Amino acid sequence: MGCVTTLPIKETVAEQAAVSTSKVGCADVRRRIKKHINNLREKMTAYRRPQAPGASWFFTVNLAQRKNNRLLVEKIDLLREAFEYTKHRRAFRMDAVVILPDHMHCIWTLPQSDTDFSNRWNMLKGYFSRHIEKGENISTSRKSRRERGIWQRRFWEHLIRDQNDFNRHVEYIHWNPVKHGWVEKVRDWPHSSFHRYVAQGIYPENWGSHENDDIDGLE
Ligand code: NI
Repeated sequence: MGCVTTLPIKETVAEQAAVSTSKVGCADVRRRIKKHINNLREKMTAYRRPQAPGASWFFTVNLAQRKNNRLLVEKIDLLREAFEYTKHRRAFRMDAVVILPDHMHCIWTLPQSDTDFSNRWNMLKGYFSRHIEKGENISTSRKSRRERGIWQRRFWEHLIRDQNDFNRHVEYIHWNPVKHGWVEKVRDWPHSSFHRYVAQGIYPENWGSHENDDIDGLE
């Protein structure tokens, strides 16, 4: 099962055709191109932002500077504030979250008839950035980072299709600190909804499943 709704379309029809031509005959090429175009069409349809009221979404949001940047965990309290600030203005439920030093993954469920996650992310990122800018003792590197923008403008979103897809993404989120090599055990990473899940008896404390380590090349 792949989350085709968020897969960027990398191959072009021409590229695919070029590959095919080198290997097989004309009829076969035509058949392959036709098949590829159909696949592409499906992907493009799915890639369109679906209008799904009350739906759950998986997000990946990155800092602009990924290398040697621990801003999100250094400013974890501010980030929490930014989440609260946003939630109070535009409600959403946070089903799972993990904060890594330079990026984060989370699942939100939006209210019925509301699909506007973009505004919420703008609010959240804006709040965080504004307060970083006002912070004292801003280092030279942070100053230059601010000029380039703290956050990557784009984020990765995926509409959760069903319970199974939801579970896969929750596990992906909780395993992520191990995947990125920050800790050896899931329980050792503090900035994660994993601990809430343990408290609720959903996971044992020593839970560690890398079954969903890779979801279509996400990191
Ligand atoms: Ni990650």
